[in-house]
Amino acid sequence: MKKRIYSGTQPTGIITIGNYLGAIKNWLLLQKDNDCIFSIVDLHALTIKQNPEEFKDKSLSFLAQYIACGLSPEKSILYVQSHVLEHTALCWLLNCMTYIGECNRMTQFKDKSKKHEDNINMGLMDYPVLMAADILLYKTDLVPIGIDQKQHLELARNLAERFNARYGDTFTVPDGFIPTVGAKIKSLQNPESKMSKSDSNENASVGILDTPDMILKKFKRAVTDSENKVCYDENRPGISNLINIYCGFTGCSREDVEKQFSDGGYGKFKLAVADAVISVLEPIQKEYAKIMNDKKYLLNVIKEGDEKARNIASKTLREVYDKMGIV
Ligand code: AQP
Repeated sequence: MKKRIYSGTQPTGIITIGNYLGAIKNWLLLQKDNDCIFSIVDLHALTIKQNPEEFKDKSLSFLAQYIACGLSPEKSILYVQSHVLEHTALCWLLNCMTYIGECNRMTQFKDKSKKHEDNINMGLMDYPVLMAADILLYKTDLVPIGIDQKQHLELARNLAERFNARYGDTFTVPDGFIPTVGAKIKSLQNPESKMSKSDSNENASVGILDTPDMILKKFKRAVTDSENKVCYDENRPGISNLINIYCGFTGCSREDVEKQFSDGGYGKFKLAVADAVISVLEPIQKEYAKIMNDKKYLLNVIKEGDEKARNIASKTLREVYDKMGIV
């Protein structure tokens, strides 16, 4: 039976190979046989200060990146979160049954509060409740995500169960879909922390639109250790991260990689990782350039996606209002 799939990315920077391996690669897999909805979650991005001039072009660029990666507007619903007002309405209702303690113990809230000390806003703390609203509005069965979002998904599950217990069966309790390889790709400059689109160090992340030269340079500079032996070991996060990236882009197992590169040292392996990434990204970049030239097509995809999403979301919200006694 087809499952309802829901996921999204924040339109900040450029989609990274972390987002690609942790989320989008699985979206492509699930898109084949399921009923999928993929969103550009622009309201989430506003929890961090954005430059309006740059921000206004981001949603179209992200849509083009989605389509270039292989997401199809014919098979899946692709839309922009802020265009479907039901998200913020359900978020408010869920806020009224979420405890403050549930939000302020979230790892992402703590990390982002440290990173943006001058802007610890309510939205940043409320991020997981809005994410719960995104997922629950579409009665989602499965949410393909990287491991960093596992804690947020847990809250969405708790809120669905809490609402159903209080008001009667309404929401589907969603499951996470987390990849075995690539669930948490680390920063190339600090392999203790995750790779992020919004990292201010441009050598820390690889964007799917980076040129082959940039990709090569970033992998050559990737922080490793002094052992110079290509071997997966959680106590050596730099080389282990590169092995995960190589496996994610080639489909090889860790054991294959260790055998294949047993005598080459880090230099040779870094070149091989860059090659593997470039060969997957090159066709995506060509497609992206083509699609970005056709703004009319992109606007039309958004218009149709918004309508389809709104159709589903408005039905759920009406049901929720009804159950809560809102006339
Ligand atoms: N490093 C990562 N490894 C694996 N998966 C990752 N994801 C994010 N980073 C990694 C997964 O990508 C999806 C989209 O993420 P998002 O844009 O909603 O927000 P995020 O998790 O906060 O990602 P970033 O790249 O770190 O964005 P910024 O810098 O804007 O905060 C999610 O499924 C996420 O798990």
